[in-house]
Amino acid sequence: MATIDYPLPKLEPFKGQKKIPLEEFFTSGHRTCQGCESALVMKMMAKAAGPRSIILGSTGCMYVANTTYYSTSWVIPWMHTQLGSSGSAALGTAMGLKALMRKGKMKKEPINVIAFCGDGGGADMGLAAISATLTHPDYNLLILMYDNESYANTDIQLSGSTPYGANTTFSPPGTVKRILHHRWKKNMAGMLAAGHPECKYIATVDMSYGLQAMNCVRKALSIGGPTFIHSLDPCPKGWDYDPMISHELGELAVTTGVWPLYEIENGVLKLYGKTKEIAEGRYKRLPVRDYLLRQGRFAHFIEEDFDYFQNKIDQMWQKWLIPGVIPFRREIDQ
Ligand SMILES: Cc1ncc(C[n+]2csc(CCOP(=O)(O)OP(=O)(O)O)c2C)c(N)n1
Ligand code: SF4
Ligand SMILES: [Mg+2]
Repeated sequence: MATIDYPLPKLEPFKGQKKIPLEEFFTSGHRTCQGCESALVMKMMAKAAGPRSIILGSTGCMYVANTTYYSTSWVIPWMHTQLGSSGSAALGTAMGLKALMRKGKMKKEPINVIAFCGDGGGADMGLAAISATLTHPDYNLLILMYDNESYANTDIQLSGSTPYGANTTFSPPGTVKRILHHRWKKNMAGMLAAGHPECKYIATVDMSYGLQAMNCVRKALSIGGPTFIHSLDPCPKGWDYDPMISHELGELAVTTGVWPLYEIENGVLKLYGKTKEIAEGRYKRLPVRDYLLRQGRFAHFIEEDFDYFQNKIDQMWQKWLIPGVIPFRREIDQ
């Protein structure tokens, strides 16, 4: 039977913002855009994990802008890995540590292994390796996918995570065709949760709700086995808005119901934060146009586009087997 025979990190949740340590492990020296929420994800993720961590990062903004020509903002061990390789890099590193500890070549101690990837590197190119890694229960690691909803680093090409209708360099609105991108965003966390029953922890996060997001990282690293977190990150450059409103956009993604926040822990689904309030009828979802209208990438939308988007989000809440998580319906409920 598979086992984890080395000590697991014991990272209790931070009980309130005042309990978050001041120490930083992702500091100055990066060159991300002003208002970049993905950079905030790196900072909070590293803070939540603490100093005994190894970070592996696939190609993308969080590689390129954080390690530009002899400068870096990482003050914990960090390694670049190929665009589609976050899963393999995480698994290989966790296996290496386990082997070294078993052979007595290093002290048995809890070391966090975190691999991050963008949506292009994770939801598109690296999906197979992430999937394979989540089937290995005997290695402790976290894969965090920071989703800025495009291949941002190479100038905002659309990915499988780009929302319907968005203006990207691959889908510019024109006079003949207003909407070039007709596909709906991939449901990455739900897909991984449904397909990997042995994976003990999968969550969605949003850094506008930073404390909760950091506690998700801490739980993912402590539970034992491979885990996955999907974060939605407003990107001023790709989404085309004033960097000042990054935080507000992150909140709107949740309060409009576009981005449900949930954890699946040992097979049990728990909605949290505003998403839970929406599901329990204690908070009324805001119209999606409140979110879309603040972003230049949807500036070409007309009434029928807003209606289409709203209908899809309404369906997600009203028709999905598990609203916001599992999209299919049961025949018996039709
Ligand atoms: C196999 C491969 N194909 C293409 C590239 C070029 N490339 C580098 S970063 C990048 C975009 C990655 O997008 P994403 O994973 O979403 O990260 P982001 O840039 O948005 O942070 C691409 C296409 C590459 N490095 N490797
Ligand atoms: S393009 Fe977007 S993700 Fe990349 S550094 Fe700028 S704000 Fe961050
Ligand atoms: Mg991206």
